[in-house]
Amino acid sequence: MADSLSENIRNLADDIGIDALGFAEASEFSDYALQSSKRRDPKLSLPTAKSIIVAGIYIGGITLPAWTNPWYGRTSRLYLSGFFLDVVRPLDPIVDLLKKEGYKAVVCDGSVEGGSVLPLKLAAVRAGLGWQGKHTLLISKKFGTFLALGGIITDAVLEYNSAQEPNRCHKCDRCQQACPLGALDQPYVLKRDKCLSNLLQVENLPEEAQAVMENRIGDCEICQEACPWNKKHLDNPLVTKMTQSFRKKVKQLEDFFYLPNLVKLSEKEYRKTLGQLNTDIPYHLFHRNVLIAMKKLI
Ligand code: B12
Repeated sequence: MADSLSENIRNLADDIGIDALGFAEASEFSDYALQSSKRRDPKLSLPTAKSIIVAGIYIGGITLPAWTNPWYGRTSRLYLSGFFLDVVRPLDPIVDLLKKEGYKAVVCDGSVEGGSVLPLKLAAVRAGLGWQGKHTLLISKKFGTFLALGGIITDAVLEYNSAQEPNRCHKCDRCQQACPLGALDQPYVLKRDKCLSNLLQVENLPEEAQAVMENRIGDCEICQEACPWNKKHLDNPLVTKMTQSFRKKVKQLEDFFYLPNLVKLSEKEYRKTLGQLNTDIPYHLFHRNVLIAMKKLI
């Protein structure tokens, strides 16, 4: 039973364009630092949980040429991918299959209150997709850190991953050296209040962050760009099943991030254009970041 269902899910994932997939047991994440979080234990979301399905979609190619131009606002691959709050919609066919087979399925969905039910990086490690790097991100040998993750908790028994990837960071500390605010001074532990990705989406944006943000108006990828496992993806991103649809979406946004235009952008236009990216970053914070990036130019 486990084999054919696992096989069917793998085949479906291929059809969908999911680039990495793994199954893991739905036991507690006892080493999860946020022990008060529901993410700690899948059974808090589905008491009869047996398995976790972890999916990764490659976002390495989702960049905007204008990112290196200070007159354009810079964001990130995750930001432009539409998976900022987890890979959710692409998992629908797998959820439908599980339900058709009589199983329950709870999807990890960061866009829903209380919906972020899995520590996706730890689940991905347990499911064999890679190891956790010193920048705390999941590193896949094939896809680097450029996998947007999604997960499903289910009471179906599946073919579990048996071997976890070894940690291949060894002595490398390039991400730690590269972070302009020292958010990674301690390897494997991110200081959230020093991480530009966090600071650009919270009320208080300290002077020291403004001094190093350059044209970044949403998210920061400095630690990822320093990671040697991403080099081949920075130079020559892979072409995957979803590449075409990502390219089409990004093409539409090419001129949108021209800072002088963004200064005049209304909240209504912001929601209309960037609503599809589902970042839930409030307009007033986005616009604040735009004004600071603009001030650097004049
Ligand atoms: C909260 C959050 C953030 C916060 C805080 C990040 C953090 N590291 O906690 C902020 C807003 C800063 C953030 C930023 C980003 N995020 Co984020 N984020 C999340 C979210 C919602 C929860 C992460 C979490 O559980 N944090 C709590 C901390 C305690 O857990 P942790 O990070 O795993 O830390 C572990 C290690 O420190 C470990 N540890 C401690 N000591 C040691 C020692 C060793 C040897 C080891 C191995 C481990 C270890 O213990 C902790 C776990 O208990 C997830 C979605 C999800 N549901 O999982 C997305 C998620 C992790 N984010 C993601 C991404 C891509 C980013 C950004 C890269 C976006 C960008 N800028 O481009 C940045 C990168 C910053 C970074 N270097 O982590 C992706 C990661 C994909 C991947 N391939 O890893 C996720 C999975 C979203 C998604 N659906 O794809 N994020």
